Amino acid sequence: DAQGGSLPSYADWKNPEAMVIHTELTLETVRDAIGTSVVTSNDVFFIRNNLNPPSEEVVQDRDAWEVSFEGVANPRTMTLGELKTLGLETVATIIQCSGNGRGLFDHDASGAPWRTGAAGCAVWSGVPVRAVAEELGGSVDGARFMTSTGGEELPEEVNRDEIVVERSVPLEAMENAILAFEMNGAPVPIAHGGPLRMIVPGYYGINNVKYVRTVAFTEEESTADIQVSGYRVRPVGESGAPDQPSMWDMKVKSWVIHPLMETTSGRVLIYGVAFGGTNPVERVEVSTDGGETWEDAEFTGPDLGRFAWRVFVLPAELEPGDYTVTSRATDSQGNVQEQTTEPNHRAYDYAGWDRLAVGVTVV
Ligand code: MSS
Repeated sequence: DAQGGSLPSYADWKNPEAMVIHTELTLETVRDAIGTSVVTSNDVFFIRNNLNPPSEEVVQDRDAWEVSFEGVANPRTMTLGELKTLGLETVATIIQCSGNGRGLFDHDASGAPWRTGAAGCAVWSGVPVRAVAEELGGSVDGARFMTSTGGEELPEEVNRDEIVVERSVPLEAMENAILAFEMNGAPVPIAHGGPLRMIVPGYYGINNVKYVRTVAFTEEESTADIQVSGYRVRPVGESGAPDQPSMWDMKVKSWVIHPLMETTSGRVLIYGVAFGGTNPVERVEVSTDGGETWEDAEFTGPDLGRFAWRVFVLPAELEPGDYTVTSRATDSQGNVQEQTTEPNHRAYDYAGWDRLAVGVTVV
């Protein structure tokens, strides 16, 4: 049965064995359920929604879904059907929640106590945003951000900025961004933003706005709380503010998915996943003694591009005993995965190899 509760109806097609249900809107993938074939299958892919997802109605006629484009020479609304005539691009990218690893920090921060499982790697197909911008005459002069708005119905009595899921990313992110209608070969499920989702490769989950209704090229960042004060990295106890770093491009990170807990002595394959955010991951080292000594692992499986994760593997000969197994990734720019992650108020992205380690008993 599902660990910690039952699957919410909008996600009742998930594999219950593979999901840790924190709440109706936060479902984590069990550490080793991401598998070793690079792509995380839809039935085990984690879910994080800030608001309740829209009803099934939105996928009755997917091609009729409308998106407004603003901040271009010729602003207008287009249907998904029309958008599909403008271009087609496929990208493999990781969606990782900003709060992935929150449960590894010592301090109590609000939000789901994710460990490693608020991340997955999927192949997305859709319409390149730059093709749409070009069709509409290009973004207006002075535009510095691409701002995407989610299509959830908002209660009227609340101030829109307080709850709307609207995120701005630097304009250059548009180069790789797509409006995705397919996820791993299937129409994007509602749980993951169908019928249409903004995909900003290499950027934290929150920037990948689901049920996208508006895409605007703007001079300023959105005035939504989620942009202004939410998803800002700051010391514990401080309030969020626009001058603090926003959860945009992801840091270099890796973690082991096998072995976990216990295994038999002899030849043991140690494997896991590694990525570099917007940079390709270049190297992964593995330690079985909690970081005293390291050995280079090999990558296995296809390289699906710089935004996808890579599976690494290291064969080791292990005698019976207790081991602390962990991994450390390096990206193409020489950024090395940190040993530990400094506490930050909302407990965003724990990427330290110290606490991502697993204690393994070899018998
Ligand atoms: N979108 C919308 N519209 N809404 C919401 O809520 N969320 C976020 C994204 N998008 C939302 C959206 C988040 S936050 C995340 S992570 C992501 O999404 C997830 O995804 P999936 O598909 O996995 O569920 Mo954190 O940073």
